[in-house]
Amino acid sequence: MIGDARGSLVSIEKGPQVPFEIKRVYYIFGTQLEVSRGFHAHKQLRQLAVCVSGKCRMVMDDGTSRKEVWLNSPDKGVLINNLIWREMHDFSEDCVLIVFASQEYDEADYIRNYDDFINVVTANAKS
Ligand code: T46
Repeated sequence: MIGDARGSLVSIEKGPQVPFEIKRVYYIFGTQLEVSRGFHAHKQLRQLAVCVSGKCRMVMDDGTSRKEVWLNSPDKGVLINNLIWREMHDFSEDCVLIVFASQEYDEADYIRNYDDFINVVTANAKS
């Protein structure tokens, strides 16, 4: 983050923090209290997620362990690799979650069933 008397500036570009070419950007806002989102994984897609306003709790599950991160600052991002089950909970009313994605939108890349996700992760581990 770059800051001076005028305010703060965050720059996001390809490099160690974003180890992929950004092909799509989308943002989520107008979220409702106690309404969660996500509940899926991606076969290939990699993403960087940042709450540029407000906050939410990002749960990430690799099929073996779960971790959670509070996205609660515009200078804090989380990299979500492929084959990670993600859930977003506890959105604040002012949340604006911006996501930088490695691929264009493709519904075929989604795994929206948790048992299917575990089967894919298990098959990948064996191969
Ligand atoms: C993710 C989390 C963080 C599109 O048409 N284009 C898009 O680029 C996206 C992202 C979604 N959509 C459509 C697909 C659904 O009909 O918008 C609708 C809502 O998408 P979804 O239910 O997948 O939204 P979330 O908030 O559960 O998940 C989204 C992303 O889909 C997902 O990749 O990692 O945000």
